[in-house]
Amino acid sequence: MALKDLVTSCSGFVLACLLAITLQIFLFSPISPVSLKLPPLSSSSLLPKNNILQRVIKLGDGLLLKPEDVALDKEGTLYTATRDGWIKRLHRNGSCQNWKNLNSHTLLGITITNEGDVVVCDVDQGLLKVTENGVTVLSSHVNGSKIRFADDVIEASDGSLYFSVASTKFGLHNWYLDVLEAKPHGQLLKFDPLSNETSILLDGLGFANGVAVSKDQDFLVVCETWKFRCLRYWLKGDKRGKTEIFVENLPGAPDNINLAPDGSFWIALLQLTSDGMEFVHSSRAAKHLIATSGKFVELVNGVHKKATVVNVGTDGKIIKKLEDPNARVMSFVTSAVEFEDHLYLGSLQNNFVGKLPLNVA
Ligand SMILES: *[C@@H]1O[C@H](CO)[C@@H](O)[C@H](O)[C@H]1NC(C)=O
Ligand SMILES: *[C@@H]1O[C@H](CO)[C@@H](O)[C@H](O)[C@H]1NC(C)=O
Ligand SMILES: *[C@@H]1O[C@H](CO)[C@@H](O)[C@H](O)[C@H]1NC(C)=O
Ligand SMILES: [Ca+2]
Ligand SMILES: [Ca+2]
Repeated sequence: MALKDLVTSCSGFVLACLLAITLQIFLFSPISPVSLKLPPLSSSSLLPKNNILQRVIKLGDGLLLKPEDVALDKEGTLYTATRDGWIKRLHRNGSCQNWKNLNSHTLLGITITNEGDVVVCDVDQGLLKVTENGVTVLSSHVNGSKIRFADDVIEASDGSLYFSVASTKFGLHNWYLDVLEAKPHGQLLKFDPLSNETSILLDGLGFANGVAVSKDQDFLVVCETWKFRCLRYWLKGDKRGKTEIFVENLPGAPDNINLAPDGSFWIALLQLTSDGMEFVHSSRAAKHLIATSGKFVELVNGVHKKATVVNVGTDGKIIKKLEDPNARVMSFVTSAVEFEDHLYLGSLQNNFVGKLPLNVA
C-alpha cells in the first residue's frame, strides 16, 4: 500500500471514530443544554479578598458528616442532618448527640418550628417532621407529582412551611447536570398545615435552593443557584404574590440563606466552576461531552476549591463577604446561620460545623 493510501484510510478511520463518539455523546447525553451566562467578573471584585472563614472553631469534628444545613432552637441547641441519616444535636455544653436516624443519605435543609419541632427536606421523600415521638412525612406530592429534590425549608409565623425543589429533573448525586443543562427545573412550594395541602408558588426556577422569610414576615427570599441571584416573593402588601429580583450577579452561586437577627440575610455562595473552565457554560458541545463522565464533571465543578458567605441587607445590597479563598479550613460551605454573635457554617465537604465569632469578621 502506498503511503498516501495508508494516510487516507487511517484518517478515514479516525474520522469514523470521531463521528461515532460524537453521535454517542449527543444521542445518549443525559442533558439537553442551553448556554449559561455567568455573572460579570466585576461582581466578585467589589469586596476585598479575605481569609476570615479560616478562623472557624470546628464543632463535632469527625462526627458530623457533611452537614449541609444547620438550625438552632431558642435554647441554643444546634440541629443538623448528616450524610449518614442522623439528625444530630450539639448541646451548649459541647456534647454531640445522635438524636434521630432517618435512614436517608439525602437530608438537606433543616429548620425548627415555633412549636419546637424539626422539619427537614429529604431529596427522596419530600418534607419530613421529626419530633421526640418519631418521623412523619408532611408533604410528598404536589399537583399530582412526587416531590423530588426538596432542598430547603422555612416556617413563617402563621405556621406555613415554604420549601424549595432544586430540580424536578436531576437528583442530588448528579445535581451538576442541572447546572450544565441550564434549564430551569426548580420550584418554590408551600405546605399549609391547616389543610395539609402543598401548592406551587413559583415554577421554572434555576435550581431553587435556600429559602428565608423576612424579619417582618412580609416577603420570602428564594435563591436560584446557577442564576447567581435570589428572588423576593411578597407575602404581604400591594405586591402580595408578586416576584422581583432581590439580589443578582452574586460573587458565587447561592445555596442556603438564613435571616440574621438584625433583619439582614446570610447567604452561602458556591464556586460553581473551576478557574479556567468557564468556557464550558457557553458551549453546548462541551456540556454534552462533560456530561458523559463523572470525572469530567469533577474537573469543571469548582465547589471544593473555596468557601464564601455574604451578608445581604433587606435592600439586596451586599454588606460583607467572608471567605476561605483556597479551602484551607473549609470548602463547599452551603449554609451560614447567625446566633448570639457567632456564625455557624454547614458544608457538603467538611465533617464539622464551623463556628465563627462575628466580632473578628
Ligand atoms: C450536655 O447537655 C445535654 C442536654 O442537656 C445532656 O443530655 C448531656 O448529658 C450533657 N453532657 C455533658 C457531658 O454534660
Ligand atoms: C399541574 O398538573 C397539570 C396536569 O399534569 C399541568 O397541566 C399543570 O401545568 C401543572 N401545574 C403546575 C403549576 O405545575
Ligand atoms: C392533617 O394531617 C394531620 C396529621 O396527619 C391530621 O391530624 C389532620 O387531621 C390533617 N388535617 C386535615 C385538614 O386533613
Ligand atoms: Ca435552612
Ligand atoms: Ca441547599
